[in-house]
Amino acid sequence: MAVVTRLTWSEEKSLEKMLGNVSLRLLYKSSVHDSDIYSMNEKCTHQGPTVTIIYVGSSVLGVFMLRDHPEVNDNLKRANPSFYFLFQKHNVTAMKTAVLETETKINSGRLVCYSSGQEVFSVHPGESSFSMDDSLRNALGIHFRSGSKYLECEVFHVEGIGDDINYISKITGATKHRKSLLVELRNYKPCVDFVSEIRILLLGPIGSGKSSFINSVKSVFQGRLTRQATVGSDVTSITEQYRIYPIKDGTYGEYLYLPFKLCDSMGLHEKEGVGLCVDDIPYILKGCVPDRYQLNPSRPITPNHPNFIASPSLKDRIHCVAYVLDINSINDLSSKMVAKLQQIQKEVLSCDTACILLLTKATNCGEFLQDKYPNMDKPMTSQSKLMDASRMLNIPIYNTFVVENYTSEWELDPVKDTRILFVLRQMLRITEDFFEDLP
Ligand SMILES: Nc1nc2c(ncn2[C@@H]2O[C@H](COP(=O)(O)OP(=O)(O)OP(=O)(O)O)[C@@H](O)[C@H]2O)c(=O)[nH]1
Ligand SMILES: [Mg+2]
Repeated sequence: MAVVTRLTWSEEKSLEKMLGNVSLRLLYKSSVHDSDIYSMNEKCTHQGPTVTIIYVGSSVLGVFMLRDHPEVNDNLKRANPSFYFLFQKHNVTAMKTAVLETETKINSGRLVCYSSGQEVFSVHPGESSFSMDDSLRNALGIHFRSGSKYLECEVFHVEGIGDDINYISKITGATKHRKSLLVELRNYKPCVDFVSEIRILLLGPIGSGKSSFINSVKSVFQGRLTRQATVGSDVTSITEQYRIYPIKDGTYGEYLYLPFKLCDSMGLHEKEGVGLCVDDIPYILKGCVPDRYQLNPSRPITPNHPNFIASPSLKDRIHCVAYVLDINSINDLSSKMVAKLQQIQKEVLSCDTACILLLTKATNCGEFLQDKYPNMDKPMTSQSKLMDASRMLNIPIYNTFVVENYTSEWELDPVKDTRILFVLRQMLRITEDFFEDLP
């Protein structure tokens, strides 16, 4: 019978994503194979990169080792680039990581990891126990005593890293950056007392990825993929109602609404009478249009409409407009569409609203996404597509961002999450700067 991991299918998939979209193959499981170092050794050496994980209560503690699992008969400590991680079952995406320069060796029936000559982590299969030193305990924020027992130990072979020498810094960098952005956004409060929540409106051509961005943001905060906003491809806009989406933070069991909302609109089309009616935009910006209002391309809303909000409060209005464009078709936008976007931009500026440019579908633009997350605070001025888009709408390059939305995936991906959170954080910062500049 095939040996199966104690992780659920979805935890295993999330772990594979968190480890950089790798594949995990179970080599050893203590409750099935003999629980001693020889049996572990027999299954795990000469396999290349591995993760060894132990289950302690609802926690899962692991060490990734880039080089071979150490051998029982080898008396030398061998350098083995590693990182350590901890997550709670059912919440793999909240993984904490710690990187230490590591050497590994089998010592007295234990798998031992050393850093600067000191033991930092060990697993004793014969006793189903493990220990870790204070530095690692602090780095992962856990309080297990040395010699604590574990329920199970499993070792997986990690496939799909290739010969990426920066693998460890990439993965741990992404999880750390993601975590700090999440903490910052969860604690976010608007800096001005006249607005209790920030509203961000997404505007852009049909099919540019507006609704997908909203789903992506909601997914990151809920810790699972959610597809509340309808997404699809058609010549006319899939989104037909004006929608104001609250963002739920779902990590703590009880849902909490964050003080920002994303507003979805019908896509723009170059032709009059198709797509979002430009005359609706000033009313949307001023907060006169209610949630779920059925937009009509040929009939703009008027103050006589029964649901028209005649006296919107400051909190109801739009504080930031994000123009959403598909990065792959910026240069294919017709002159009519460009003129429409420029006309809208004038309107947006006259309504005292901050604006940013969001370029989606960066899938084929690896240059924008790969290796960039540690440097995301730096504007990427060299990319010509960004420059073209920024010039077209007269939005500064440092307010222009690239993102890849969640589309057909089943599991969250830490690198993608990090970029989505980064863009959202920048939207809020730009809006705050704009508030400060208001008369
Ligand atoms: N590869 C890729 N596809 C995307 C991305 N964002 C959106 N899509 C796809 O593009 C199509 C349109 O996405 P939507 O989110 O519906 O776009 P929209 O701007 O809301 O479209 P309308 O409501 O029709 O104006 C869908 O098939 C999405 O799956 C992205 O970042 N990468
Ligand atoms: Mg849409």
